[in-house]
Amino acid sequence: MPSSLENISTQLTSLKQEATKALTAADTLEALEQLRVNYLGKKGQLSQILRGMGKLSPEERPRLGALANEVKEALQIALETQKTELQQAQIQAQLEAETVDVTMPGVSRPLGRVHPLNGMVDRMLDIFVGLGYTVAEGPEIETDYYNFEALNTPADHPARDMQDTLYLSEGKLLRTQTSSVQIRYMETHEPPIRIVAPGRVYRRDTVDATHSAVFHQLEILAIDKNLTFTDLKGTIKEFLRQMFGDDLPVLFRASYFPFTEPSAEVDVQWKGKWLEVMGCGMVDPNVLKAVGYDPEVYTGFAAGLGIERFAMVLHQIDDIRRLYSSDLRFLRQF
Ligand code: 2NL
Repeated sequence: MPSSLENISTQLTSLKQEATKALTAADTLEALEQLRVNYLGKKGQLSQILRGMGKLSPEERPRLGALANEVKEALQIALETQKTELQQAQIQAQLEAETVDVTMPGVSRPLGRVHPLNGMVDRMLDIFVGLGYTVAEGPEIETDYYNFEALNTPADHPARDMQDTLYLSEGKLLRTQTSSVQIRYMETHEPPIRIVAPGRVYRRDTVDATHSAVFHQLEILAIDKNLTFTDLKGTIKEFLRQMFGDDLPVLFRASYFPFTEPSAEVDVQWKGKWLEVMGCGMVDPNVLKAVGYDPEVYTGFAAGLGIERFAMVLHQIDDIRRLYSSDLRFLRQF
């Protein structure tokens, strides 16, 4: 092939056309780099064409040199332009991929909630803690002594028939009331005492809409000098006011418990109906003696209530068993 001036100019011009087209069409930075090597690299097409310049006369050479520079420059510009464009596109794609759309709805996680029984206990504890009481807890497996003896309820006492007890081996039993917690507390503390004892208790009851063999009780106990039935009434009325609302008709009706004397049952009028909601009384001197307190120095009052009963009344629940069913359709209402 003759290396004439025309020949080389034609080659340069067509290289410029072809390379410009290819560079502009490159769709990745890698492809672009490949094209740069191919056209502008040391052994690239441009260098190869220019190698033929050696055979030209010294007059022809500068004219071709100008053209060669122009082609080289044009290709370099095309290369840079395309490089910038591809880099820009890459950044744009990355930004789009990493964009967080803050208007998208969040991933919602199912929230748990407080069981209506626990909610009721929490409310009651809040009230008594507000009145200066301390929460006390104790074992569910008890001895005869803490569940009955110390509470002025000896083995032959008729009160033992009032509540059927679930007995375990070795003289142990499942506590029938949280009073045992209070006996244990008094044994280890000196008056004055203000405690509130919530907890699970057990009875040998036949289960129906209002009875469960396992249920929950809350008892309060106050021991001090000069405590009277008036203090008991004031405390209970304040508790019931906070539970049921202001201007609540409350009735203290004489009753009997082995561990209190005198004893009373408490009724409230709520939504037009009289409801029996708790029992209470002045701590029997025999109970004080059992824990080593002098009944001539100290007096006290106590009260006990069923937590399920409060939950059923306040939430209008018709069957106690719903509270233990773990049925989410029921539980989601609270
Ligand atoms: C009720 C009645 C009551 C008590 C619980 C008590 C505890 C001690 C001393 C004296 Cl350590 N009494 N507790 C007193 C009166 C009534 O509960 O109907 N509960 C569901």
